[in-house]
Amino acid sequence: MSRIPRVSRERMSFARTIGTAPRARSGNGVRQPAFALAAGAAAISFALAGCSSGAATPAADSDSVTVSNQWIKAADNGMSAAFAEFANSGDREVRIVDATSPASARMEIHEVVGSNGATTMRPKAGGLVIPAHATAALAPGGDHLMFIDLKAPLRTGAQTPITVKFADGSSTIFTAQVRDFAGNQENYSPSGDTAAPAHGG
Ligand SMILES: [Cu+2]
Repeated sequence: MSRIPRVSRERMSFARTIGTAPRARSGNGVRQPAFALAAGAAAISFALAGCSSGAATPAADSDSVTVSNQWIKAADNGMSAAFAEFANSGDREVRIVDATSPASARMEIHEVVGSNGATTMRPKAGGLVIPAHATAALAPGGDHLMFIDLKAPLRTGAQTPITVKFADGSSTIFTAQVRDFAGNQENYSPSGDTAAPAHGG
């Protein structure tokens, strides 16, 4: 479940107030007072929210995180990985707990365990922690965002959006470019099926 943004919550309070207003059978005149009442209620709830939360506290985890140096490893099918640096400018630790992309059926947050020659990647328990006023770097051989079941080849130079979701339900979307990380791995198959002949156009 995603966190309800402040705007939506306001709309909900509008709807609730209008729902309790006298029923309007005809004419526009009845709607006006209901609307004014709702606007007043929204203003009050806004003021209360302003009192209860400190001015320096960000509204959501996503507000304090910026993404940089993001890129994706080119792949024809199956799985691939995304890397990036997440900087947390906030006073409290934040955690990325999920990721999604239109490029694959699903994504996982992975870590790499083991030493030289015997490394294994696996889902990172608890997600990716970004400490307060610090950076978490995803890099080959370490933590990464894993694309699982690619829907189409990730071709070098292409741009793919990725959405990361934080523990508080907020999320950030960023676009990453596909890079040919492993070297020359050209594949002209149109759908990742290596048995398919290339079409001349
Ligand atoms: Cu992985």
